[in-house]
Amino acid sequence: MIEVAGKRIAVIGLSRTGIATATMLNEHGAKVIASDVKSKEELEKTVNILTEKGIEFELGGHGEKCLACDLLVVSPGVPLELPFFKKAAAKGIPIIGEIELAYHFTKASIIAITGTNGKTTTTRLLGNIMEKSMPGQVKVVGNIGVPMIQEVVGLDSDDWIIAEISSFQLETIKEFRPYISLYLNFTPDHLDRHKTIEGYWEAKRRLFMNQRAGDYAIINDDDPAVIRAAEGCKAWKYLISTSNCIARGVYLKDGQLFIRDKDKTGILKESIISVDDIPLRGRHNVMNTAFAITAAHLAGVDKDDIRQGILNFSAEEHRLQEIAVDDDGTLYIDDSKATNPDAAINALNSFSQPLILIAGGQDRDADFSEFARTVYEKVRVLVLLGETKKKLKEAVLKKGFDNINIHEAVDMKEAVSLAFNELRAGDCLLLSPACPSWDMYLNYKERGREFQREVDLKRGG
Ligand code: UMA
Repeated sequence: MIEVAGKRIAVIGLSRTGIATATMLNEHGAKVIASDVKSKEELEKTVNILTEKGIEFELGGHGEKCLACDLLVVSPGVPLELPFFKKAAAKGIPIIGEIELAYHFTKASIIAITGTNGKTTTTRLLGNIMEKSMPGQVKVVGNIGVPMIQEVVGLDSDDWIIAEISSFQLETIKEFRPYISLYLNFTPDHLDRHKTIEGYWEAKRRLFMNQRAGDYAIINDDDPAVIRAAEGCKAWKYLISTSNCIARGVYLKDGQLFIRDKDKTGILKESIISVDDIPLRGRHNVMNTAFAITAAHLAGVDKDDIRQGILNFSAEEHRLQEIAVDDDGTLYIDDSKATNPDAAINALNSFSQPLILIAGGQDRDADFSEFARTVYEKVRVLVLLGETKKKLKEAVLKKGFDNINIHEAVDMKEAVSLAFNELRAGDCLLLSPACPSWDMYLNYKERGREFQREVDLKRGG
């Protein structure tokens, strides 16, 4: 455990992770200095939260106040190459991420899931299987949107943390050691942050670096970059394959996912589920399901509970629902349930690829300024629909969004059509309206269904 009481600890980046970290450290008796590059005006809500808790802050940049501390805790989105961190390192101040800090504050067993794609689905699916079989003993956290630090304190040794872990988070671990690690797949991504493919690959393989004999590593046997990353890993390896029968792990054969393992009683080889019964679309989800099966098995969930947990898993309809993925990685997401700006901001923050956003709906005098800022930061092309069309256009233009990237549509058919004209390989087409649907529809479900129909038609379905 890292001793924090009485220590001066700077928390860098004040969004979800930073606020949760500063709060936890403050509650544990640290002298916290919370810092962000954004100004006091931009962080009005955060400033109110921190002031209420009596937490000191340094805004508009990270400077001298933060350098006069015993430890720096960094949010995942803050790049480590900032000159500020060089100065901190020169002064000998340790720099860790929130995941590392959380690790030192929990007794629970950690299952950590990384990979370029499918992390969130696998994390949610495994969460669904384990929550049903061990009610009240499982927390689903991490890159999925819930800072780990927020949930770990107070858990017992028979509790489980299922954590989606990004490469950004792995960069700042030191001793973080999952009991079970899952490495789903590797393709180039986040090159703006990691600079080279090798840099991204190096960050990801840190998942295994503290694992020991007695821990487990679940590895994609169809992905050479993952196999290479796991070389030298001291944990017991379990393999996942949709092309080979493997000795220990889960593989696909004759349309079924089989588990194979060895225990005191001999060799276990059983079919867990038929691919046709998996309630998720696409071959990538067969792989994700195989990973979740293996992790649940290693966590002690029996075969029937694993199967049930898969069968009753649903990507919640119209809530960040993945409706299709093209071979080139283009994603189609229905988030019609985002009927207010906050929900839509959450949706925008859930994707790292370029976004084509369809937004707008009933006018309820919502404040769109925060939403407009997020649109400016994350969206490439905006297609507007419904009563709030004009208001949303004004709000995003005010934040500097380029008029040339805004289209207005009269109905969903035209909105989807305009969006498709702009769509490039690897983009994400997202419906996340930030407004209620009642100006044009009976409810958000109807709106979502029409979006899905139009996308299917355009994709030639
Ligand atoms: N900031 C600074 N200094 C800087 C740069 C940024 O102070 O030099 C500030 C920003 O002004 C902002 C804050 O840092 O106020 C943002 O921090 P953050 O980006 O870490 O945001 P959080 O809300 O804490 O979200 C992070 C993850 N974000 C990133 O990794 C970019 C969320 O993953 C994660 O859900 C959340 O912690 C909880 O664990 C999002 C993500 O896009 C979904 N992840 C990437 C992905 O999935 O591809 C890796």
